[in-house]
Amino acid sequence: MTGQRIDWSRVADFLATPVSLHSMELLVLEVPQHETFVSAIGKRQSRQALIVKWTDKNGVSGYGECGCRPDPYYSHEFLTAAIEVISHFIYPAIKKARTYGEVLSAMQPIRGWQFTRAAVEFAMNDAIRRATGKGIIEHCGLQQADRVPVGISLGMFGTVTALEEKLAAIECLGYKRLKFKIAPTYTDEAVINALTSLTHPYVAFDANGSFSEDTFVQLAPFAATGSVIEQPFAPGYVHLVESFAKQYTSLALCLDEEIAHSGHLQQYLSLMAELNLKPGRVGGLYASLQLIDMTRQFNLPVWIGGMFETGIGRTQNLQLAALLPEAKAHDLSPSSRYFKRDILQEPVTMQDGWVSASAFANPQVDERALQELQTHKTVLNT
Ligand code: OSB
Ligand code: MG
Repeated sequence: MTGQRIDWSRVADFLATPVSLHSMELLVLEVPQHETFVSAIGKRQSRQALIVKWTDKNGVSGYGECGCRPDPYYSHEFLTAAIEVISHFIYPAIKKARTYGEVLSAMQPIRGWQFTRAAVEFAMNDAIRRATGKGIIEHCGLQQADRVPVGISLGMFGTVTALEEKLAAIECLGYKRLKFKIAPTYTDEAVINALTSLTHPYVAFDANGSFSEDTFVQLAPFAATGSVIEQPFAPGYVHLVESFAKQYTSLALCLDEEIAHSGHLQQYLSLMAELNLKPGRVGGLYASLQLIDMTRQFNLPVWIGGMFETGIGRTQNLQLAALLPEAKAHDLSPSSRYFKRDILQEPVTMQDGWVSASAFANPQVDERALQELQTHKTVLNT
C-alpha cells in the first residue's frame, strides 16, 4: 500500500512564497441543513460556519473554513472562541509576516486551537492559489487523482423503519462507505441488529468517544462485526482498546478526535487500523502533509474526514483527498447531502460515489450566499 512520499524540499521552497495581508474578515454564517443530524455529540439542524477571508495587498481574496463546532463538544475549540483567538493572537502575530512559512511560524507558539490556526492557513493558501494557480498541495510532489471516492456519515436512528427508509433513499447514489453514528444510548435491539447485519461492502461505526468501561457490553456487537470503529472512547482513554479486546473481541480502531497532531499519531500507531484525517483538526495543510507522510512511512491506511463543512471547507478537503488514491472512501459528500443552499456558485456533485476534480479544483464562492447567510462579521485591518 505504501504510496509516494512527500517531497519536502519542494514544500520548503513553497514555504518561501511571499504573502501579504491587507485585511482579514471573519464571517459567521448560518447554513440550513436538509435534515437533522443526531450523533453522540448532539442534534443539529443547521451548520454555523466560520469563514476566514484573507485579502492580500493586491486585492486577491482567499477563503478558509474553521471546521470547529459552535460548542466545545467535539474538541475544546468553538466558534466564538475561534474568533477571539484569531482577533487577539493570530492576526497581530501574522500581519507582518512576509512568507507562508513565516505565517506558520508565527502561529506555532499557540498551544492547541488547531481548527482555528488551520482556517487561517487555508485562507492564505487559497489566496496564493487564486493568484498563482498553485498552493501547497500542488507543490508537495504527490499526484492528484482526477476523482475522489466518497462515503456518507449517517446520524443515529430512532427506529428500524427510519433506518431502512434512509438506506433505500441513498442506495442508488453509490456511496463507497456507510458510516453510522453509534452511542451507548442505542438500546433498541432491533436497530442494533439491523446495523450489525448490513450487507454494504464497507460499513463503519463512529462513537465520537461516547463509550467507556461501563458500556463495553454495548460496544461489543458493533466491534464483533469486524467493521472499523471510529473513536470508541474519549480522547485520552485509548488504553481501553486493549482492555476491551481482553474481555470481548479485537477492535478495528480508527481514531478521529484523539489525533490533533503528529505526536499523537506516533503514540497510537500500533493500536490503529486506520486514521480519519481532518485537516482542520490537525492544524492545517502543512500539518496534514506531515501526517500523510507518516501514514505512508508506517503503512497506515488514511482517509479524509469532514466536520459538515460548507463547500469552502469541503472542496479544500477534497483537494487533499485527491492525494490519497489508495483510500477507499472519504467523509466528503456532495453539497446536496448537507445543505439546502451551499455557498459555492456550483454545488459539489457526485456520480456513483465519486466526486470529480472538476467539482473541487477551482471552486468559486457565491458571494451573495455569503452575504445572505451571514449572522456576524469581524473585520481586522489595522
Ligand atoms: O466524528 O466524524 C465525526 C461531523 C461533525 C463532527 C464530528 C464528525 C462529523 C462527521 C461528518 O462525521 C462527516 C461529514 O462531514 O460528512
Ligand atoms: Mg468521527
